[in-house]
Amino acid sequence: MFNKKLKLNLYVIASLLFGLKTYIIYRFLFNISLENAMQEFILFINPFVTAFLVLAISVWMKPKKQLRFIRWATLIGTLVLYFNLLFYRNFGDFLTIPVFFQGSNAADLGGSILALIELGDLLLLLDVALVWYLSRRDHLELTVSFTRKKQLLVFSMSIIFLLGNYILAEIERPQLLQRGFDREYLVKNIGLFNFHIYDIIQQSRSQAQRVFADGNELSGIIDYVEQNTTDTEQTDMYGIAEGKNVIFIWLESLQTFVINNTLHGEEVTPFLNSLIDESYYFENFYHQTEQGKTADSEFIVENSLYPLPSGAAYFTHSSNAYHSMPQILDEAGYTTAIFHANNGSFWNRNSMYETLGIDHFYDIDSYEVNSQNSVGWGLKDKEFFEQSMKYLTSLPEPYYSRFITLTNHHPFDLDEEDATIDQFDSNSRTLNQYFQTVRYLDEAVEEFFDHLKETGVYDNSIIVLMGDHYGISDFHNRAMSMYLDKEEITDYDHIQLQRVPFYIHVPGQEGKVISEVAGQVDVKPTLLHLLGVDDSNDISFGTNLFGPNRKEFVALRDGSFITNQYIFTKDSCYDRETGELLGNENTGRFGSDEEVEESACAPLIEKVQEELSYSDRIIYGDLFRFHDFSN
Ligand code: GP9
Ligand code: MN
Repeated sequence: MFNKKLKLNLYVIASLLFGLKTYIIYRFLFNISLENAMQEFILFINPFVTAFLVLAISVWMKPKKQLRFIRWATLIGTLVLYFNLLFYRNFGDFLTIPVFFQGSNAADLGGSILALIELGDLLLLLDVALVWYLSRRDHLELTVSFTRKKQLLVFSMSIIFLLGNYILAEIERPQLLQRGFDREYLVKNIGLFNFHIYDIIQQSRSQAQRVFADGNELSGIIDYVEQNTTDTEQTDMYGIAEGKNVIFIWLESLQTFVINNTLHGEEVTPFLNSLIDESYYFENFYHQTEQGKTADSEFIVENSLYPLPSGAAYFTHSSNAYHSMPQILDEAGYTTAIFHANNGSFWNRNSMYETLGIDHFYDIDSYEVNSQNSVGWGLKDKEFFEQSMKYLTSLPEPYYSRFITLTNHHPFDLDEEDATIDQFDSNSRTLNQYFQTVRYLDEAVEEFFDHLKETGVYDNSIIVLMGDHYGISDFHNRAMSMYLDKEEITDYDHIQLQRVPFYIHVPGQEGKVISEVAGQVDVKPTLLHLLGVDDSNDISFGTNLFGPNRKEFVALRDGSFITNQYIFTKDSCYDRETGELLGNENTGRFGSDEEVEESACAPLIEKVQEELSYSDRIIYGDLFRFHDFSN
C-alpha cells in the first residue's frame, strides 16, 4: 500500500510520550507540593529533558539497535516510575538505593503491596505499548543512519536541555544538590531519574567515607556532644527504677492524634487514655525516623543517634561498632531480649541485634502462628503478648525487654470479629481502617498489662510505651483533614502529626503529663537515668528528659525541627502552639532566604544541620570503632 515509507523519528516520539506520562505521574499521582509558577514549570520540563537525554543516545547506534534500545528504555523507565509510585503510595517517599536493596523486606510486604496496586495503573503502559507497536510496523521508517553532524547536534541539544533544567533548578533552589536531604525537592527539580543517579553517587561516597575515616574526627564530635546534649546532672528521678525490669512496648504506627480523641462519639484508645493518669506521659514527643521506619525507631532509641538520611542503618551499617543501650545495660547486669513475631531477617534484625548486644531474640519461630490467629502482617497482637509471657517469665532478672507489635500496620486489615469500633468514613480506606486496628492495639496492650499483673511481673518492672512512626502518610491528607476537621493539612500540621505517644509507667507512681518537646533520641539517656545506670561516657544526641538542661530542639531527619516555641519546616517558621506563620504574613510564605534568616527559627537552622551531620559521620565513618567507652 505504502510505496514510500513514512519517516518518523521514534526517539522523538518516545521522548514526548514518556515525558508526558512522567509529568502526569508527578503532577497527579505523587503528592508533590508546588509553591509557584516556576516550580510548576520546572516540574513540567524536567521529564521531557530526561526522556530526551536517554532516548537520544539511540542516534549513536546502528539502525537495528535503535529500535530495541528505545523499546527497552521506555519499558525499564516505566518500571522505575512504577516501583517508585508503589513505594510512594505506602510511604509518601521515593525509593533510594539502600531501600531498593532491602529487597527481602519488599518480599515480606506481600499483602501491603497488593493493596497499593490499582487497576488504572495499567494505563501507565500505554506509551510503552504504542512504542512497541509502532516499532513493529514496516511501513514506517523509524530508524535512520544519522550523520556525524546530526549525532553531534542531537547530543548538544540534550546537554543544553539538561543544563537549562539544572540552572533553573539552581535559581529556584540554591545549593540543591549539596542540600539534597529532601528527596521531594530533588525529584521536583531534577526529576526522578536524575535523582536516582544522584542517590547512587551519594551512596558510593558514603561507602568511601568509612574507608577514609580516622579516629581524630571523633574529638570534635565529642566536644559538641559535651557542650550541647549531655546533661549529667542527677535529679530526684535518678535511679527511681533501679534494678527493675524494663518492659518496652513498641506501638506500631501509633500516632498521638488518636490519643484522647474520639470517633463516632467513642474514645479510640480508652486504655491508653486512662494510662496517662498513671504515667509520665509526653504529649509533645516526636518520632525521628526516616526510610527505615520501625528499624529507624529502634536504631534511634538504642543508640541515641539519628537515622540515616536514606536507607536504614540496620541494613547498611549493621557491622559498625555501637555503644547501645542493651550493651550498657548488659554491663550493668541486665538480660536483654526482643520479642517480635516476624521473620528474624526482616530489617536485618538478626544481624543488627547481635551487633547491638541483645541476648535473646524471640522471632516468628518462637510463636505458634496459624491462619486463625493471624491477620495482615502476621500474628495478632493479643496472641503475641499472650504467647510471649512464658518466655518473659523465664528470663533472668533484671531484664530489658522490647515487644514489637504488628497488627496496627498498613494496610490496617482486621478480622471482623476483632473490630470493636466502626470504621471512619472517608475516601481513604487506609485511614478508615486505621481506627479499628488502633483500637485493637489499645485492647491488646490492656490485656498485656493484665498478664503482667497476673504473673507478678508488673510490680517489679517499669513499662515504657512508644509509637514507632506515623501510620498515616501525607497521601491521605484529604481524609485526615476531614477527621481533624481542618480545611487542609498544612506543613505545620504535617509536623504536628509526627507526634507519637510516649509513656513511662512506673507502677505505684502517679506520673504526670509533660508538655515540653521531646524526641526518640532522648529515650536512651532518660531510661538510663531512671534505672540509675551511669552513662556519662556515652556519645549521644539525646538528653535526659527529666534533667534541668534539656537540649532546646527536637531535630527531624529532613532538617525540620521543633522547640518549645517554634516549629521550623520547609523554610518556614511557625509558632509551635498556634501554628501561626512567623514572618511574611502577606504571602503566608517567606519570600527570600534573608527573611528566613531574620525569622525566629534562624539561630537553630545551621545547628540542627550540624548535629545531624555529626551523627552521620559517626555512622558512615564507623567512628565508634576507634573509641574506648570504658574510660
Ligand atoms: C516488621 C515490622 C514493621 O517486622 O516491624 O516494619 P515497618 O514497615 O513498620 O518498618
Ligand atoms: Mn513500624
